[in-house]
Amino acid sequence: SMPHTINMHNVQDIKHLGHNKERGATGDDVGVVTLSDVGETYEGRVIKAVKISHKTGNRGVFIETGIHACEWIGPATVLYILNELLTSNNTEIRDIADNFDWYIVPSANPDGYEYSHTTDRLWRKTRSEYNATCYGVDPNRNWDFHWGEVGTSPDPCSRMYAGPEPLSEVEIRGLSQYITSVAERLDVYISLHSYGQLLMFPYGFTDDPVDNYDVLYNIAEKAANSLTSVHGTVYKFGPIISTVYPASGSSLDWVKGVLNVTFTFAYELRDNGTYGDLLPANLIIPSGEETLASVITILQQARVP
Ligand code: ING
Ligand code: ZN
Repeated sequence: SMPHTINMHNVQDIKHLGHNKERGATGDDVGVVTLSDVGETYEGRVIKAVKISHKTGNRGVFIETGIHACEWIGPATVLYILNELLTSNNTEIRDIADNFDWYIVPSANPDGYEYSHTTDRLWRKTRSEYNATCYGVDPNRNWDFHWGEVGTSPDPCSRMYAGPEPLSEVEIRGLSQYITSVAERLDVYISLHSYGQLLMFPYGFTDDPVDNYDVLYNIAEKAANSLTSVHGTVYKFGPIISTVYPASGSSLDWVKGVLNVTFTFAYELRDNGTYGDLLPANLIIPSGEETLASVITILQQARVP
């Protein structure tokens, strides 16, 4: 089928794919691209997943971003990558694009994303209400694996509020069910955050090394190097707990600890604090270019027998 050009400045463009009659209604198979509903949000929006599959028998890679509302460079970067996967003629990109099935969730927390546009640019959480004055749960502390241990808060007013119980958030119930439904096909899971320029792997809840620490460390080193080779951007790499900070109940710990996906990485994208999450739009393309280069390296390594 024909490639479809996506405007990576506007994550809501994803909705237009689903509403485009020529390309089939939501959930229809349009050949290469399939749009699915992951679930609903607290405010009734629909969380979308884009699947790209060029042939049968591929192993899968899952990319989740936008779980934190204010981290706009994540959705923008993943839409750049999505566009490249569908339109690039570069042989390295085409090889990886065509030989994996891609499951992409560009906006995992659309209620918060909208709120960060209309009301509070630095909003992080969902928009659920468990407290009269402080809304929202940190959706990257709400997953059902070592929930509520380190690097979280029981205070609804905290930016890292873990919620009243694991999976309290309808967004995370839907997303975890969707990931589970494709888990046996997945070799790779990637979560995009910002900012800090870090490439991390499990765990956040413990400093005990993950079972495939050496494999993940070596891939992270190679991927960070290929990222740097594009624009000179320097990334640090290592386990979540010692590279950024302790954090329990995250999607990445859950995907490794519960689903046992082999290759699991989380990015803190640009920048290093100059603009933070207020990253200027002219840095979207450079971020997309370097991040895609590192994702290609991860997938090349994941394919090595
Ligand atoms: N950073 C991430 C956070 O959730 C992270 C870091 C990534 C923790 C993956 C655990 C797992 O706090 C930001 N900036 O959100
Ligand atoms: Zn984040």
